[in-house]
Amino acid sequence: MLDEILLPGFDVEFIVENRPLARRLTDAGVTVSAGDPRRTDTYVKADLGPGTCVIIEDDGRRGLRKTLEAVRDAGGALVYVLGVGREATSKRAEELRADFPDVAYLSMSELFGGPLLTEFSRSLSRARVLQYQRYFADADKVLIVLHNDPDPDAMASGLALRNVLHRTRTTAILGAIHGVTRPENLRMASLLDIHVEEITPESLKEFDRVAMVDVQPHYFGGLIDRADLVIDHHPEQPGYTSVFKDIRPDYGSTSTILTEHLRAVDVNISERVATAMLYAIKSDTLFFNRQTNRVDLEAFSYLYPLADAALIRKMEGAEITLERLEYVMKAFRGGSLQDQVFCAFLGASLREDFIPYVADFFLQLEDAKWTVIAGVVNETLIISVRNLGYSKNAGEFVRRFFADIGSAGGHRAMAKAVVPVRAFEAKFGAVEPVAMTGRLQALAHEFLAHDGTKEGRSQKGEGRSEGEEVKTR
Ligand SMILES: [Mn+2]
Repeated sequence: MLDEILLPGFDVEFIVENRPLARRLTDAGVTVSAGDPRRTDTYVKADLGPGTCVIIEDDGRRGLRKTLEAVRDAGGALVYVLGVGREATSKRAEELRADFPDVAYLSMSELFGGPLLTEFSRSLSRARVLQYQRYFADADKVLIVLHNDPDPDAMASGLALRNVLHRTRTTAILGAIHGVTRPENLRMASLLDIHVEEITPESLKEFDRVAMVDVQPHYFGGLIDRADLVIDHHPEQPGYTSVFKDIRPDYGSTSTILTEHLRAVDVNISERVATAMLYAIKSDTLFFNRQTNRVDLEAFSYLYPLADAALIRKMEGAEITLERLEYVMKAFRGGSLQDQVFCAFLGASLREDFIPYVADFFLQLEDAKWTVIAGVVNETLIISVRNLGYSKNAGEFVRRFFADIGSAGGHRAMAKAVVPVRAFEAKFGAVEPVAMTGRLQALAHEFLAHDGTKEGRSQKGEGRSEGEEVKTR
C-alpha cells in the first residue's frame, strides 16, 4: 500500500526481514531488499542519509527499539513509526517518545479512521434521507417549521430541506409562529430572497406533512406536538413523536447536518443555498469559536467554493456606510500606531456599533496586529479590542484592566469592556482625547510586554508555537 501511495512522488525502497516475502514483493514489482532491521549496516548498505525518510512498521512485537537505534546509528533523522496492530495506541507512542523524542508515531487506525467513518456515515445518511424523501413524496403541501424569530441556521436549513425534498417555495413553505425581526436576519432574508410565512397552530392542518428544522416540538410548549420529520443540532428532547428524526447535538449547526443530507443523495446545491448554509455555519459556530466539530469544518470547506463570499460579507454588515466612515476618519486623525498596536479614542459616539466597526476596520491595516478603540456612549466608555488571533488573549487584556470597574470579557481575538466614564476616570484619569489614545497605547504595551508564556499556555485550545509568540513581542 505504501508503495502505491508513495511511488509517484518518492524513490521508495523497502527492507524486509523475511526472504521469501522479499522475493514475492520483488515479483510484484516492488523495490525490496532483505536484511535484519536491527542491524545498523542494513541501513548503511541501503545508503541511508539524514535526508531519507524512514518508516518503520510496528506490529507490536519486540525489537522496535533495537530497530530505531540501528536507524539512528546509521544517520537516519526523519523517522516515522507506523503502528498497525492492536498495540498501536497512544500509550505505545508515549513510551517511545521518552527514548526517541524525534520519532513520530502514526497509528494505522487513526490514519484511516476519519475517511472511513465519513464514508460509512454518508451511506447511513443516504438511507435515512431516501426514507424521508419517499415519505414526503406524495404530499401536496409541505410545511417546514422554524423556531421563533428564525436565525440564519433556521432559514438556511429550511432552504436546504426544501432542496432535499425537490420542492419549490409554493409546495414547501417555510413557516414560523413569530417571523424574522432582527436586522441582520432580515438582511439575510432580503439578500437571499427567503420568505418565512407566519403560521398558527391551526394552520398546520392545511399541510399534508410537517417538518421541523433547527428546533424540536417541545420548544412550542404544546402548540405543536408532532412532526413528520425533525432535524436539529440541539440536545434531543423527550415528549414528542415524529416519524423521522435526525438529531445530532455534537454538530455546530443544523446546516451541517443538511449539508450531509444533500451530499448523501447528490442533490445539486445552488449558490443561493450554499451561501445561506455557509453563513449559517459561520454564525452558529461564531466562525468556529464555539462548539465546532470536524464535520462543521468539512461542510464549510465543501460549501465555500459554491457560495457567494461577497454576499456573506454583506450579510455580516461589513459594508461601508458614510456614517461609519466618519468614525473611521475620527480614528485616523486622532489615533496612533505603535509597534503594531493601533489605538484611538472616538469621543462621543452616536451608536455603540461604530466602535467595534472601527476596531475591525483598522485591523486590516498593514502592520496592525492589535486594535484598541474606545468611545463614549451615554456616559459609558466602550472599549473594543481586536487582534489577529495568534497573539495574546484580547479577553484577558480587557479583564485585567477593566473587570474591577465595569464589565469586561471576550475571546482570544475579540473582546469588549463597558465601563462607566466616572469609574474609568477614578482609576486612570480624565477621559480626554489626546491623553486617551496615549493611555490605551500604554495599557496595550504593558499587557503585551509582560511575558505571557505561562498564562498563554494554560489557556485551553490555544496551540500556538514559540515562533508565533515571538512575532507579537
Ligand atoms: Mn442552529
